[in-house]
Amino acid sequence: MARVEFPKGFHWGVATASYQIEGAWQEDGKGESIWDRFAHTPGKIQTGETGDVACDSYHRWRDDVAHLVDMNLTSYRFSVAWPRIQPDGRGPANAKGLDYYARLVDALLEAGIRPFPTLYHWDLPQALDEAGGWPERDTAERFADYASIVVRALGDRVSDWMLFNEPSVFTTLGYVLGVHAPGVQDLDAFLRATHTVNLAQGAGFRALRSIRPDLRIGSAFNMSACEPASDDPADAEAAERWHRLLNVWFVETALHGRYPDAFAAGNPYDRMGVRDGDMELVKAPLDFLGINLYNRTIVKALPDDPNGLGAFPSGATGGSEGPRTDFDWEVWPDALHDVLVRITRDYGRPVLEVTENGCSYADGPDAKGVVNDTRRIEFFRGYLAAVARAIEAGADVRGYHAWSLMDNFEWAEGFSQRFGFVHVDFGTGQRTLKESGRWYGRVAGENGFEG
Ligand code: IFM
Repeated sequence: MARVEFPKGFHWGVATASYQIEGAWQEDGKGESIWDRFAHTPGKIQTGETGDVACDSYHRWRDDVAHLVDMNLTSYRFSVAWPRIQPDGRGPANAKGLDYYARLVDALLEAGIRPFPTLYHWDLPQALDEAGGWPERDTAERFADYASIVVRALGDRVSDWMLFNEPSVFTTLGYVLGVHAPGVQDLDAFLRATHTVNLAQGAGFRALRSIRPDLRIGSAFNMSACEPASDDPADAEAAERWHRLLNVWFVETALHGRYPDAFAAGNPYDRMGVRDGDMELVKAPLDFLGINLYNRTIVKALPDDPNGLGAFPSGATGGSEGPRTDFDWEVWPDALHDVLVRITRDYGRPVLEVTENGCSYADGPDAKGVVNDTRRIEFFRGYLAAVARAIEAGADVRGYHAWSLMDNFEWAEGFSQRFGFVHVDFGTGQRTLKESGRWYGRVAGENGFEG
């Protein structure tokens, strides 16, 4: 067994998101978000549940920090809920909302843990949705204002920020497939939303830089290794287009000020609402790229696909060779290696952080209260070894954040999918560190493991 080692100073972390863990959906002046509205709408969440209470981290954040300390972690990725800061998405800051994050940040710093916040992990203020939401161009400016408020309040203590979480997921699921908030099914709304988010990424970046030039600013992009279904060159071409839309539609814009050629018939700039001068505005020379990766995507060219994108918009399929998690996602560690290496190659060896990677398994406490989730340990062994191989191959990966610190509200699946190192009893809020959490804590403490 060879030892799997990581570079000195590598950040060991976990990730969470506001709506998925905080609860307190109406407390201390917080406004309604699109996820509050969506989850309260009958039929939208498969289990009928909501994030009204979730893990109750708004009140139990000290327990969360204690678990990070127990696991020897050095980085905590969490997100700021926009409607806690601006209840209607515009106007002055709600001091109580800012105080919550200030308390959390101070406790993390005290514990020697890097606070690593994301400014937007999907909980848009409902009032902004009613004003047009992400398909409406003005939302980019609203985002930059909100981001400025947060960074003015916390930028003296927080040095590393992410603007967005998974722009291609929330625009696709929210505006074409309609299975996430705000539940729209409209290709044009999706196209415009992607462009507004790119404008927001540029505007947010400039706003933060001008407030504090010393900050490190990135975004967390969902990526998947896009593989052709066969040797047919048409499948290879479709897989490449899929990579451009899924993986780098928000990266190529930020780093190079252009959209990648994703659509066979040409990118639909008019339908996206692109105006003269916009390609300057979408630029955001990010200091690091966050990569969230869960699986790979097998792409087959469809004969009459008007987009030339394989199976868009219903989604290409996942792989079917590896074992499957309880979410029915294939376990395929090479996907993470391949994406890290490809992004390293295509973008001139940028600084990378794995900002999410994880698996859902339903294991709960046994009679003695022990959660023996061995499949999760095997999952992380495989993916962490893949990260180490990517680093050996030249990728500049500075940190790894497992999704997630604890079981939480998995969006349209409610509480049915458990991704955490900490088991949460959603009736009582009780937290129990799983065996995988103990294992990950040892890996973090020793900066590696026996492979
Ligand atoms: O729970 C989500 C998270 O909010 C974004 N990335 C994927 C996770 C698992 O589905």
